[in-house]
Amino acid sequence: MTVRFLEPDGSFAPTPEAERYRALVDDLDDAALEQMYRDMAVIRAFDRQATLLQRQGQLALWPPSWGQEAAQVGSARAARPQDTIFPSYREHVVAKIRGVDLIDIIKLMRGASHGGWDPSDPKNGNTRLYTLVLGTQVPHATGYAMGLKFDGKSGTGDVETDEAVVVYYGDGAASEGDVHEAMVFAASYGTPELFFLQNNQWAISVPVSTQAKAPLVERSAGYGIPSVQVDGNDVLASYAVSRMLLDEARTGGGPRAIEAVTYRMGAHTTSDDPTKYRTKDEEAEWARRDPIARMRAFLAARGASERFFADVDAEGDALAADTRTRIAQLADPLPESMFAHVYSEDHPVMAEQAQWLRSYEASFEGDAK
Ligand SMILES: Cc1ncc(C[n+]2csc(CCOP(=O)(O)OP(=O)(O)O)c2C)c(N)n1
Ligand SMILES: [Mg+2]
Repeated sequence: MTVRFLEPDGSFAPTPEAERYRALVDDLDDAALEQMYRDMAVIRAFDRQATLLQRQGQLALWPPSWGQEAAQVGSARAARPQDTIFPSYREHVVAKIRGVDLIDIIKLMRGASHGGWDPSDPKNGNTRLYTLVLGTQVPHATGYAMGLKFDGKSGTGDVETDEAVVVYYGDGAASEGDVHEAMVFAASYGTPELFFLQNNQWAISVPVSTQAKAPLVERSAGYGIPSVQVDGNDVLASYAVSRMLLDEARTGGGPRAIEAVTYRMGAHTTSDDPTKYRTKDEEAEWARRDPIARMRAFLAARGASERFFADVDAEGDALAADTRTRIAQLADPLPESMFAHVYSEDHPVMAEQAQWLRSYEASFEGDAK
């Protein structure tokens, strides 16, 4: 029942369910395939660097995306420029592909910014901010998608201009009421929206088997949303299914959902120690299905050169070095900036609190440091 094109050893062996999407994969040329590998390998180098920076005390926290690169890259490369993306907090490569400068995520996890980036700045590719309160972004996305529909920005049948929304959430978030309420509204209003669930098997220390007694793909289907399970460690499956379902949603088909079955190979965040709750055997089993090794084997068999792989490694190293350089240059945020984005317009309560803070800070003037 799962859509898969690539076996863990990199051989091309579409499952029967994959045939419907096959033409989209056949259309990918060498450059597009190599770009997907590059996306995945470079973000892993960045994740590794960010984790080390947290260990050195430079970041408050880091949520690694290690293991989920294929699910994320495939869906991000499937989205079109006019789409709006609502991430959770682990979609680093999605943000990068949309144009967000990764230093903005670093700023957020350092506490040097209250949001990270400006979602209305065109260079950020309509990427909304990370949401750390689980599931919250899902009704946001559905509300936005309802707006697209009401405004006639989707559903004309033109894939080049019709807009759609992609919302990312996890297996744990799938238990939140917000997600269910969003699905009811999405199904009722026929929103141009793709619900992209990354089932990485764990919600911190709680396994998915505790929270879901039926495959998660059946939950969204239960709301009347056509839903497809993909091998989330196969970038081709993630790409092709996302591309088709998103185009169906944008052109008036209504919402669609994907359950990408994947694995969080690292810790939940740098505050977590997975050795306390999962076995080495389980980790080894999923390491065998590593999405990057799988794509590398596929590309190598197609004739990709050692030079290409070395170039990708060099790009990862350069990004890591750039991150080290730029983190040292980040300024502390101004204390007053905490009031700036609570409301979209000036608000008397925020003005009062900012004034209180100014006078409080002023009360120290002249004190010996
Ligand atoms: C509403 C809410 N409840 C609890 C938490 C604490 N929390 C943070 S991450 C997490 C697990 C999330 O698991 P999942 O949705 O599967 O996403 P993953 O971290 O695996 O990507 C929990 C319980 C939170 N951030 N927000
Ligand atoms: Mg999870």
